[in-house]
Amino acid sequence: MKTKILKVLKSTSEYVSGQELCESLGVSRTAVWKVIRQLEEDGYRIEAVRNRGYRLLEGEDVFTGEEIRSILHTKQAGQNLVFLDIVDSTNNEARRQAEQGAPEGTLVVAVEQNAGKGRRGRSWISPKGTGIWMSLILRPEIPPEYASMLTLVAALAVESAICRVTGLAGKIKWPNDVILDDKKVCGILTEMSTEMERIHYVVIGIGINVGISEFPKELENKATSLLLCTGRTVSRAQLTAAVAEAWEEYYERFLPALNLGPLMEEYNNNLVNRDREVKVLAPGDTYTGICRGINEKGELLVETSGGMRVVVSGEVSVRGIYGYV
Ligand code: BT5
Repeated sequence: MKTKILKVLKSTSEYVSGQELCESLGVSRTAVWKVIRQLEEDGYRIEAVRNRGYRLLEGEDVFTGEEIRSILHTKQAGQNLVFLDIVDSTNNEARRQAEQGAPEGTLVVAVEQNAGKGRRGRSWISPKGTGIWMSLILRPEIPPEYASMLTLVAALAVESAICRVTGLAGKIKWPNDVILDDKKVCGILTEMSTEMERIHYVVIGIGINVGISEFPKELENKATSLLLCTGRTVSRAQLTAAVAEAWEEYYERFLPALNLGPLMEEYNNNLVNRDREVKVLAPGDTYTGICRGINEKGELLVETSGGMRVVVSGEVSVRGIYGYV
């Protein structure tokens, strides 16, 4: 009912009478009043005028499950939404939910993570209220070795959503970062559970720094946030919805092909370091070459003096010659 009332209030800049809300939802005036109180507690500013009704005033950055639901236009991604104030890691929670049978498209979002994870046991700082920490559950019927491509699809979706919401054109750092101003604004962690050569589920964890104004010293030179890049508050709910929507669009283009062919040109146009010198750090093998973009399998092509090398994601880092990117 909260989502319905919110949608009605959002659909107009006029007053909506309490009577109208009661009748259209078939509930009592007290019930409506209680929901209005809850919405105010969530951070909405609602004007209540006797004999006229309720009116939603331009609000703060309200980040709640209801707010996301009220603006989300997807068929599947995020339609089953699990919104939490605090969690260890949304990826861990998504895995728990997936083990319990949560359907494809389930989205777990948290205001704060106290054990956010990066790849290979690294940690991801996820302070309260300043980012989007979210994980999407998928159950694709594709061979497990194709799952790493989903990270690239997600990076493209995030980059596109950031552009739609803020107007900023980011870049993708293969395979799992989105970059603004040469610094990391988003990291992606894909995990999966397989059984008998088939995927049981995949969890795509996405962390976007939205309102972080200051990073710890060791991250200062390589991390940034939308607040630092735009100088303004970006709505986390709007961006969450935009990421889910963009994800769905790109995923629908990826699935029939089962490779990145349909997305390759766009991906390569947005790839940081394309046609520039990069250093590939693989275990026991470090070399430099010119980055030539991805192939259909999502592998990175690096042209070295000894010929073209194909970099497969996993234990590999690719760096520009200067700085983080
Ligand atoms: C990643 O790992 O970039 C994947 C990050 C995925 C985070 C999301 S949040 C929602 C979901 N739930 C989780 O628990 N995780 C996912 P990696 O490429 O390994 O980068 C990790 C490194 O980035 C760290 O070692 C730090 O150097 C740096 N780092 C940590 N927190 C950061 C932040 N908030 N912004 C930018 N860089 C950060």
